[in-house]
Amino acid sequence: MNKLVITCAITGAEVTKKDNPAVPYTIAETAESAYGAYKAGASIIHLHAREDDGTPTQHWHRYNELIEAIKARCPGIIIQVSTGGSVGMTAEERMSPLEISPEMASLDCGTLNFGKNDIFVNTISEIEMFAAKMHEKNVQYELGVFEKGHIDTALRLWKKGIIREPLRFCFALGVYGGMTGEARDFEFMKGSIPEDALFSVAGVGKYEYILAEQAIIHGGNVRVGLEDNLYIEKGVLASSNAALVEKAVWMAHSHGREIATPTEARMILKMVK
Ligand code: KMH
Ligand code: ZN
Repeated sequence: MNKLVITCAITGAEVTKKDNPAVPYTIAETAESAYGAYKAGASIIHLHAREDDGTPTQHWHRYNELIEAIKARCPGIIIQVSTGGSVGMTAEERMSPLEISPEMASLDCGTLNFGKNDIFVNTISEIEMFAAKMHEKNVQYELGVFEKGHIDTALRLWKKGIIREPLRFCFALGVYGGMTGEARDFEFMKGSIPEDALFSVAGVGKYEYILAEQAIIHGGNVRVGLEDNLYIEKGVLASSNAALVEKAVWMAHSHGREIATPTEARMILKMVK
């Protein structure tokens, strides 16, 4: 089986320091947290930008500063910018980080309720627009799918040539308003993508390690991090992103899977042409 590619989603747009003081906001905090995750075994950082007070921003200028700071601390690391941003942002706002041609970005493939009062909107026209921009800017992408219908949408767009290979899915399950992340949900999602497609899992809250274990066993990759989950175990806040990555590494080793370096991750994810 391939080595395991670990992504760390270090900050997100919804969680705050009130939820867990380890959530990074400033450039220095974000770079430090990325470094901890990198040292622990993450080869990809899924990156959201925030202002110093924690307000989410998609401005390319902030992403540029963050990417520079992270790259300086973590040689070779893959940075995947978010084009999800935070709920309520316009598609134009969300696409801003693509202006600086990042190595990789998230491409969300459908709409869902996101928490009690919000809707994370991704119309099919918007998905097409995001994909076109990523091709124009030569950005590799990972397909964020929060339920099975999103896989179907992505596959329809792939058949039309709007989404291109390599297909890299990220099953983002357990959002309050979306599909849960039990083992049977994983099986359904995995069974719904082409045999040769790549996949990773991003479980929200308690689903983080339920899904991680499934992906480790079944040859997929894993995303962990404070964006998705604040706890290292039930009722115990994670001290850092590094601690969440360490737990995934421990789980991988206990199932006999080695951890990919960033260079190996680029090969595994077919990012090297
Ligand atoms: N913040 C969520 C509304 C992504 O990064 O592409 C969307 C999100 C997905 O986090
Ligand atoms: Zn995100």
